[in-house]
Amino acid sequence: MPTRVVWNCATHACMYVHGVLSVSCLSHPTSCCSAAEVMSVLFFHTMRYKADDPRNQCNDRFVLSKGHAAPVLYAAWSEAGFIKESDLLNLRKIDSDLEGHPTPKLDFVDVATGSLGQGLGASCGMAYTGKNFDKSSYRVYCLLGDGECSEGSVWEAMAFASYYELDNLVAILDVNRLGQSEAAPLKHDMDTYRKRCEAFGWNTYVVDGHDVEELCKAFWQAQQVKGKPTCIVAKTFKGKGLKNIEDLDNWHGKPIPKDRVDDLLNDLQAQIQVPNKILCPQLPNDDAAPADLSPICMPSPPAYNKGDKIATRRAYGLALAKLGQASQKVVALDGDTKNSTFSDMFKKAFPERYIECFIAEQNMVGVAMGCATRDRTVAFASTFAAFFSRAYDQIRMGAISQSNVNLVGSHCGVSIGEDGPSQMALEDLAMFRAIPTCTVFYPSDGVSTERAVELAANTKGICFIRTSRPDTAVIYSPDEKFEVGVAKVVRQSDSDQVTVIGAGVTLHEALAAADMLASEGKNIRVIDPFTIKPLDASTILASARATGGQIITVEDHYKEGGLGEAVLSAVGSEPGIVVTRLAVSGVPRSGKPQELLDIFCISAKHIANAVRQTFAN
Ligand SMILES: Cc1ncc(C[n+]2csc(CCOP(=O)(O)OP(=O)(O)O)c2C)c(N)n1
Ligand SMILES: *[C@@H]1O[C@H](CO)[C@@H](O)[C@H](O)[C@H]1NC(C)=O
Repeated sequence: MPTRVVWNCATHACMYVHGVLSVSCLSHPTSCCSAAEVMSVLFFHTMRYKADDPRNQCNDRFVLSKGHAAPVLYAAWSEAGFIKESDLLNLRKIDSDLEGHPTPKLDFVDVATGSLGQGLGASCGMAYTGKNFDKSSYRVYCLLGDGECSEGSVWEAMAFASYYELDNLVAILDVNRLGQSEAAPLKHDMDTYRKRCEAFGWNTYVVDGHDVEELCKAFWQAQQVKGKPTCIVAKTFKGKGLKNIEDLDNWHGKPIPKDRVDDLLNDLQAQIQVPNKILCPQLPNDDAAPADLSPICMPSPPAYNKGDKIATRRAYGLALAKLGQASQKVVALDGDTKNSTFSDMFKKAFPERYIECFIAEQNMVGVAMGCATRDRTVAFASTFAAFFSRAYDQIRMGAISQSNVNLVGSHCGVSIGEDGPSQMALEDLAMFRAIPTCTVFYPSDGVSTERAVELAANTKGICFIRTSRPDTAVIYSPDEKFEVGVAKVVRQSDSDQVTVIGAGVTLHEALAAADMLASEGKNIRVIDPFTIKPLDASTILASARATGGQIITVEDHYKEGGLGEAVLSAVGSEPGIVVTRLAVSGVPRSGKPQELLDIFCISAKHIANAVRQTFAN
């Protein structure tokens, strides 16, 4: 239990934190002040970590879900000795890593925050990893705002944490009543917060968030609870301790006026009980091994013969189960689509390394990113490619978070057939291409799918693998080598007059078109790009030059942002090249896959017609 000394230290720290904020006074001072005592108690009483090694694998984790309160986090790490106090004055400057919202450029940040509602999902991934994979005693703390709790993703995470009995996870709700433009819906209705948290299966304490003693006690009690995550619902006041600002509207995200800083600072300093006390956090248990960073290689070559028929989604499941043999670090997640994406093959092989995330894709992506922090796991999360669109904000933040998570989307395009347009991903290439750190794999057969999985496991940044539903022929031999950004020329002759670029099902349509045309004496070159980002511009250009500058792209995706536009931008500055794009236009419908490929003009017949057109010109 806490001792008097600890309380004094913590009180000192919180007042120190207040002081720093008021000096720097940029950013969101009132959002920081409501959380100052919570931060002090966490950082200098409750949490165990090595202050000089913030990313140590054994440390307790802290996620500032209300990322706009970044200064209070920076102040805490300054008090812990990791940031120089003078550096705090560089907050939000162009040459400082102390940005407006926290990012992993800072060693003490695991996931970027600032888009509200995302911290708890990532925290769930970290806690799940600590409990089930690392089997370590580190604990995970996540601070949320009350306004932030209107985000559905918070409640997806709440449901996940209790289902998986994450008793190493503590969420702190900083209920300071106010949001940005007005009060949060529940204001200070602490009982409703308590009921909601309890209903979601959390052990819940309502505390006075400015009472250090109460906070120490609640965090201590949380450590004793088994089988449930704990939520500490802290009643606080926005701008606490700032005279004529505390608990008032219209102070969100506003600096303190210069002429008021000195006064406020004096007030705060007068409250420091133990001046100049050096605070030392407790050290963690050394019970998690350093991450194994060695490359992960498939234990054997792909076991396919040319001509075998297999859907790339099924090849994904087989490949992932195989990769799981190669490394304990490989884990899989899915959102109740495992028997469609075939991640269930991994589950069957390694049930203890599979996380069912149920139908909550935002949370699944957040959990996967949490699992992948500090290189604890190599995470593959799968669902229908269409449903990643609802996690796009998490994916976007994943780039800022420097996440290495792998996302695998099945059921792309109209070729899924009868299920209809709600299930068809037709925007996913555009979406993932726009993510700065993302590698986009679009394998076209079993062999290339297996290599895509292996490469993704070893590629930094976010990886997206697009898989398809229909069975298609294996076109590569098992010893074919694949690299990120290297395309394959899969059909060529000395007299090719057009370069056709397809991927997934449309590569097979292109090959069928090549056969039809060959019987008319017309030869075409066919390219499989393998990765859409980066795109192998040099192979495409060389091929285009060899075929009279004529390129036809064909894709099971909308025109906007897809394969065709990727090719166009790769050859855009080259003279004499003409790109004809075949892509899905308009909202599709149910039907047989082949009928849909035909109706949307991306089948072999249409490719052949487009080629004949270029011959005619
Ligand atoms: C997804 C998202 N929507 C909107 C914002 C803009 N925004 C930043 S802070 C804030 C209010 C947050 O209120 P609360 O969670 O109660 O935090 P606090 O009062 O502690 O600042 C808003 C709307 C955001 N950062 N992220
Ligand atoms: C998935 O599994 C469930 C339960 O066994 C089954 O009812 C369902 O049809 C399966 N779905 C697919 C797409 O195979």
